[in-house]
Amino acid sequence: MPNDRFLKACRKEAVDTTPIWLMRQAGRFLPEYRALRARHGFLEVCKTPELAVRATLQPVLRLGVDAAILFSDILILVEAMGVPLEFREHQGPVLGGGVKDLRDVAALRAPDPTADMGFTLEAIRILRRELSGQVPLIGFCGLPFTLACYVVEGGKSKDFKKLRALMREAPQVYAALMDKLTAAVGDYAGAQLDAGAQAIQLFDTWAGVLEPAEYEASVLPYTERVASALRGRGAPVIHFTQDCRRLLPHLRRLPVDVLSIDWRVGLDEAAQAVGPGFVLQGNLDPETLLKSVPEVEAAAAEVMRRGRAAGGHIFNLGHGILPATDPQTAAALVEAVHRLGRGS
Ligand code: 1CP
Repeated sequence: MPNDRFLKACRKEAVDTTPIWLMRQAGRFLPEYRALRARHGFLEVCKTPELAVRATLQPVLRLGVDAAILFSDILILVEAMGVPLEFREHQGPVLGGGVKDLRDVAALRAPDPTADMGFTLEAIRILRRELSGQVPLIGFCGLPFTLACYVVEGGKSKDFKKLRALMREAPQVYAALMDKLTAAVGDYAGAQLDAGAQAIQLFDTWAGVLEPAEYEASVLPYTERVASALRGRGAPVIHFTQDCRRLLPHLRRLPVDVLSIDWRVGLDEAAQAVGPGFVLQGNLDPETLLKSVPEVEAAAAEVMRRGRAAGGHIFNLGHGILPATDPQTAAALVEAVHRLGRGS
């Protein structure tokens, strides 16, 4: 029987139990992923459809989650715009250049998803065949603000000083960059839906560093443009940002179906802040998965209790799964959520 409880929950339809998937479920906590990475570079896995398919399916086979998420990275799009990209062990992404003026923005290409990211679209098509309805496939993109963080800083950052300075001191450069990223994200996410992705998660991981008023003025309008274009296509749209608590009064205005909540705010508090209609996703602290199974089960039950205040609940972590997680504990979490969700 096809498992569509994730898509049903996105649409607020009745489900037999609480659906669950885990952010970064394909990754270093799985020995089979580490084995794949011992033989292939990270970008090579992203860009070789057969390898990306294998990495996507690994957690589905092992954990019994209710959705697959495409194996790729938000920065693939930025590379397709002409920014040199490298992933260094223990350092994360390193991007060339560092956009600082209108010339740099003008030099960014408007990518053609089919020509420049065809490997991702091909991986989606293969995945839909291989999954054959077993579980739905989630596509994803970074949102313009989070992509701008990397493009301007040239890599990871703690405080995004350069980008925040650009926002304040060169608003026309910031706006030109965000416009260009917004168009590229919309095209790329749309192409993922055309290829067969059944839902889209939009990652604005770093938006939580902003003051709510800054978010409202300088990020929300761009996210709205991306989300409303995608929503018009009928597939569920999920929005994630880390440290979302202070932004919730603005996030409630987004034309999305699901808000993915980080672990620093209770789902009941989040539900109150966004209003009763929203389906919430989340939000177990990823550190909890390093504890014993009984402790994980108790924490999951508490997340689910709080989640009842929302318009619907999709269980997930509050951010990506940690590499030190024992896969058996992750599988026990999936089993516990399904068991606990049946009674509610
Ligand atoms: O194998 C490795 O060593 C690479 C580690 C890795 C993995 C497994 C990176 C590098 N990206 C990924 C895959 C990935 N990235 C997925 C796959 C699907 C899944 O299983 O969930 C997804 C959805 C992402 C999205 C992503 N990449 C985000 C947004 C989500 C989040 O975690 O907040 C961000 C910010 C990135 C950038 C990135 N890519 C990789 C790293 C280490 C980072 C973060 C760098 C930083 O701290 O700024």
